[in-house]
Amino acid sequence: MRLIIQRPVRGLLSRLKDAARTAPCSQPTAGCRGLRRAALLAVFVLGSAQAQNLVPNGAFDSDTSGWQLDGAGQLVWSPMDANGAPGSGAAQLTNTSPSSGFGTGFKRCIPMTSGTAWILSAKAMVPSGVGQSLLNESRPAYRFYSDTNCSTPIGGPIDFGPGNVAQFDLWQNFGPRLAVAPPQAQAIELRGLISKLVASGTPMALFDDYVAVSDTAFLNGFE
Ligand SMILES: [Ca+2]
Repeated sequence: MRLIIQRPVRGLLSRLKDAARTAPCSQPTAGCRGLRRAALLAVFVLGSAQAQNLVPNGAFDSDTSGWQLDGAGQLVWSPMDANGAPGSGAAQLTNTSPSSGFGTGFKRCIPMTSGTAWILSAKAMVPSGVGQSLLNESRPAYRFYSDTNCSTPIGGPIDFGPGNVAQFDLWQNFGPRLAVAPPQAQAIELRGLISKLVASGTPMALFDDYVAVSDTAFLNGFE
């Protein structure tokens, strides 16, 4: 079980190393420097023995327990794992809204018991098939709350990264995303979203490998 939990963290570490090397800082803006610094720091943090994925059942090894449907649709477990692992699967979300303009998601609330800065990542995939269109928007997102059971949101959902799933049948990485909690935050909610923008069809997407790593070093030592 321990190895299964750690596998997505290792994947995030690899992507962070790539981000640190390739961050486009040809123009030395503050945002660019911050991105590179965050990536380098995340490599340090994740490379330490303290790195731990704080998302329960973020790899969907056997079910979607702990995650809740939010909107018109279905949330079921799928054996189509993001890494092709035979011992794991993914969350399969379907948006059954009768017309366009409606979002359906699934979510998990995680009380903040340690740290105030989070590095988030996840994967999503849209399978090709009848009724599927990449004009619909599928992506992971997060939101902070001022209570521990995620009933009072602070602002709207924020995407893990730019864009949506852009190609059929290909697992797409979202993040790493550095999310700094507002002072009043007591919980973070992780989400998978499908926004139905095409009137016909029933959009479906798969989500897997939700990782959240928290470490107080982000704020106390470097920001
Ligand atoms: Ca999985």
